[in-house]
Amino acid sequence: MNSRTTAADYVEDVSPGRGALPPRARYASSDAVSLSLNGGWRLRLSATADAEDDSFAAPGYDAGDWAQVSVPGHWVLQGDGAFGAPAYTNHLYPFPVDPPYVPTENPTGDHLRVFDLPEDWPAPAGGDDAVLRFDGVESCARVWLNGTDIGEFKGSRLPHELAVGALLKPAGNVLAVRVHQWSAGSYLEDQDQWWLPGIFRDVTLLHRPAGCAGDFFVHASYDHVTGEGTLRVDSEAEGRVTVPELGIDVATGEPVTLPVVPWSAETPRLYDGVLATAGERVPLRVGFRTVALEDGLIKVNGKAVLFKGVNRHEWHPERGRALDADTMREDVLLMKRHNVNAVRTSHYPPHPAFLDLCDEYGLWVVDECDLETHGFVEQDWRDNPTDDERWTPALLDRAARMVERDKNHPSVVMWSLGNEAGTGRGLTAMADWIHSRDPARPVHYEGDHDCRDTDVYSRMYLPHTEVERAARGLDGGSLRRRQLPLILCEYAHAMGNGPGGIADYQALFERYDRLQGGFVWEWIDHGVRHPELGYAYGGDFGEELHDGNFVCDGLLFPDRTPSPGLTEYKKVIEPVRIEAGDADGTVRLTNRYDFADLSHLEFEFCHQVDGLPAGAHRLTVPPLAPGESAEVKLPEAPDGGGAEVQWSVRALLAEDGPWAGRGHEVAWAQGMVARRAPLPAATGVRPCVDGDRITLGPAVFDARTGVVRTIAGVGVRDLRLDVWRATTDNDDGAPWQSDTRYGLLWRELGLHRMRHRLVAVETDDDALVVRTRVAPAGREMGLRTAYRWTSDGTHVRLTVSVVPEGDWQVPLPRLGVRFGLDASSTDAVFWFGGGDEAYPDTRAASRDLLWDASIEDLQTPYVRPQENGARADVRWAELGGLRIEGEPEFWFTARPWTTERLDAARHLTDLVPGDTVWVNLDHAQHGIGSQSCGPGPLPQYALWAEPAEFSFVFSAQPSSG
Ligand code: IPT
Repeated sequence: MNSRTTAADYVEDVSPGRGALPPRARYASSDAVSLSLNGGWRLRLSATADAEDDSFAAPGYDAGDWAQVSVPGHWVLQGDGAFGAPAYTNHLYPFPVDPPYVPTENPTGDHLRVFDLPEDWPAPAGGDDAVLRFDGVESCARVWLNGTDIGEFKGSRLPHELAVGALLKPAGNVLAVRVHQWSAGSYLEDQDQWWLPGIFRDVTLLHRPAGCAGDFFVHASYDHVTGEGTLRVDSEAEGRVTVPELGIDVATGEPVTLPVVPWSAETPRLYDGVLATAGERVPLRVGFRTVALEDGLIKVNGKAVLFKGVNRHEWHPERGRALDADTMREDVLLMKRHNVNAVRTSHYPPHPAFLDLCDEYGLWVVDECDLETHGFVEQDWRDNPTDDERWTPALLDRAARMVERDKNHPSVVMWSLGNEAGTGRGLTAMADWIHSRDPARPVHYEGDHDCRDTDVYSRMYLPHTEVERAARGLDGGSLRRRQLPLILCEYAHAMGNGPGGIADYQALFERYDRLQGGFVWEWIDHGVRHPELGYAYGGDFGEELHDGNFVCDGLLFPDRTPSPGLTEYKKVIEPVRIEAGDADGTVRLTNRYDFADLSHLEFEFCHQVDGLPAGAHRLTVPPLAPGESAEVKLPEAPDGGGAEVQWSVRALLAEDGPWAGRGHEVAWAQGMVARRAPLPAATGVRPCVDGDRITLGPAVFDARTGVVRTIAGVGVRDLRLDVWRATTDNDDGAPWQSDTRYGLLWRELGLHRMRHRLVAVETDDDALVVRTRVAPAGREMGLRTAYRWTSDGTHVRLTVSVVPEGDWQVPLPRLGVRFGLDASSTDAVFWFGGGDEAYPDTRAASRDLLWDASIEDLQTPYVRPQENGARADVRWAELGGLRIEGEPEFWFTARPWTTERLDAARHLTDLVPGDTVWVNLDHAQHGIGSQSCGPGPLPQYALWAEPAEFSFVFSAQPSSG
């Protein structure tokens, strides 16, 4: 019997490949020439790996009728659907798990590009004098130059270089690259993201002159005791290392120690230098810093650091993982402007330019290898490649390609073996190799809960209580693990509305030494721009297996607009804490940087009277060192005379800096000086029954139902108790979360279809009282609800009392009233209260001021529509001709569609404004939590069904007369 062998056997070969040069440091030479081969390439797509022979690679082949694609790029995101479609799965392999085999249907893109050498390209001097570099190809490539087969490789987000010097011609070089979507390598690349084949990073031809630097390793450490740095550059080719600013001029391999300013993420001091070998000059950017595990903590330059991090996948809504330089810079600037100080490059080494930016602007980087085998969890990790020696060479190849490429970046402070790849000998081999190659950086991997191979105890999505137990050393585990710090490499799942509870995590991180912070999951929603759907997510391309909008779980929307989650995170991790001082009229300021003092900041102070800032002053704050606090006296507060008085302090950049201009706000706080006076009782006017109407001051009611029809001449539709919200991703929870997924329990109970039974409409001397019972079909429990209306002639006051009846086993989504206003006269809202979206456990960044917004602007565009847009602590709001004051403060929401419409929508494009603006005035909201992949809201943020009473005072909106 013959076994089937084909020209494409390498596709299913577990080895890393054939023909690639050993990995080396990434650098740009200042004098060796290079040629970018990015741009338009010819593409021919076939359905299987071997449908076409390799004749296309031969010079003279006429590809005139082939399609055209851009490189870098993914073919499935080009050609308007003509080249297949993206597919999204979280951890399931989109093909049978039968390692190392992949489906016969294996989209294969033959790429062709003809190029001439530039005029200044040096004359050929032998086989090694030019290399072709591929920075990223998904998932397997075979390469020919001028008809000669020069190799094949796997490892999608890793660089591969092939020697081509002997093959180059001055003109008409034919570069042919066959790219297979699926390969044995796909088993190692089961990250939670879109499957996107293609040559998605740069392709470059590099001249390698005789005596070029080759590979080199910059060792630049810092001794925080002496204040001295030590530089030693080990180089494959001998040469000299100069750093003019420091007067350094030493031979490679020779250490030099001298006083320096160290590098940190807060103070990213880089020194420009040059490595000069016989054949080339290489610019160096040297940052002196030492990372060490000491006293059970990760210390940089002698100080334990607190990671305020994010997990960053590379994403662009049109280009996928083919990121341009501007997008990378935008990511870094957005991170810096939002107080983020660390990035985990989940779950593969990023485009190398991203790390240059991290060095320059200052971010701690956990550089993660391109490795995930999560799908094997479905079979209890049987046959997991990370525990199968046949795959170990591929794993080691991946580790080496990451470490060698990125080792000279001061920003990289930890190596990560990969993500969700189980445990096994292959991972141990990777860790051993990394430890020996670079003993100066700790190794991270979350799956190793005993910390056999790792230098940090890392977990994901731990609930607050478990984080605190670990912090107090009560979590057990191996002796080694107990001696290591805990970081949360993923927490606060930012899917849809949320994440909730990050302030509570941060409080723990700050309280306990063992906790060194964490990395929010994740930076950006991977929504794909789509002509009909706005942003597409899993399933929108007809995938047979998919995980829906689990791919949209970032702090940024797909277009990089910050979501409220990022604003919240920025506030929670702000580097200066400002709070009321112990003595009256003082504030306490604490420097929460790890390295920087506060001299780069200026402080602005004002009092706010009923939300209106009254004159800003400069506040003098001592130049506190990290960890230090000071109490500062505030100017005398004005007498509010019944108005509410608050103080506000803002910490602003004192000068233009590299990532933000002068005046950029890094921290702020507000505090109460005097509360507002209670609202007037609004009584004295008698309800008056007049046919089918009851009038009470400015309000008119339906006499039969007791439902309000107009207030101050403004039509009010359907005002009634409301407990439902369009469930959030965090309400619904993840499929594997078995307990308390309230979104599902609420729906099962019928909270989205409550019935309102009228019990009584009563009038007495000064009130109209409407009694109802609000309950879902099929259940005994309900909410006995009384609406009590009174008036002083100008205002009408509604007091709602709610008494739960029956056995309520679940909290309520919300508790308040909702009503409709005519959309044609309701386009803008003015209010005093919190400005940004907030919920009970996402309200740290809610700032009390006077605000105005259009109804459209009040909607938060979560890619999958869901409850959004509530404003917290609203004292009053004006819209559509009405002024509404609350006692106590309320949560305000207004939207141009019903909650039911919002609940049913799958994409934003399903939502079309109607003729009514629906307003929710809530006494309370249930917390948000992080249960889309983590714990639900903490108990203190649950809205349990309990007796409640709250009031709103309605009157005519002043500006509308
Ligand atoms: C964790 C993964 O590491 C990450 O890639 C992402 O999938 C995240 O979850 C959810 O968005 S794995 C966790 C579900 C056990």
